[in-house]
Amino acid sequence: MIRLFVGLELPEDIRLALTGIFGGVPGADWEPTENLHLTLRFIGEISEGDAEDMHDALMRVRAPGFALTLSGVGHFSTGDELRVLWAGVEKSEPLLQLQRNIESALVRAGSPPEGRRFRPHVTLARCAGVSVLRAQGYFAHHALFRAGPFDVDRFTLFSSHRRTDGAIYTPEADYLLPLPA
Ligand code: 3AM
Repeated sequence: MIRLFVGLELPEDIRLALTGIFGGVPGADWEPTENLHLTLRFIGEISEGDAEDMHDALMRVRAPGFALTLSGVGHFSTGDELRVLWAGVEKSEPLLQLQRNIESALVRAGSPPEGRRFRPHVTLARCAGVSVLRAQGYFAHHALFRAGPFDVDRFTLFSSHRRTDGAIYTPEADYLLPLPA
């Protein structure tokens, strides 16, 4: 079995810019720099055979490359408790189109449909037992954060190995997106 997701790798300078806004929320567990990515579609734990089918489906996705800019910060929370601190993405129709193409390719190949709305973000930190109120200063301070634009000329199939000290994400395959000339 292998745990997979589809996402965008981020260029080194963008990941460094993101680490520049790490810190300032007591109790937040900041991501290792090498883990910073944008998830397009979580696939989950599947057999090696099914993984081959997903890879074949992803190879057939056709979409153009585009430029993307990270913008602002936000959070996912449950009630008053923070779960995830993230950097946002400037509105991008090509990104949404790419995500839709990937979703339908994977569903055609047998992956159960993702029920949740796609909310593009880059996870900066995971939190447990941290009140949203404790991050208000962080949100105010980094509201104008921007990084990019950078070219998105591929998307990536990652495997995820969860360990007690965090997850290890490994790029397994890239799928090229032609950039306009
Ligand atoms: O991009 P982020 O870090 O927000 O939260 C997990 C991570 O997203 C998400 O997949 C990415 C790579 O692990 N993830 C984990 N389990 C999930 C699930 N059951 C999930 N997304 C949806 N459903």
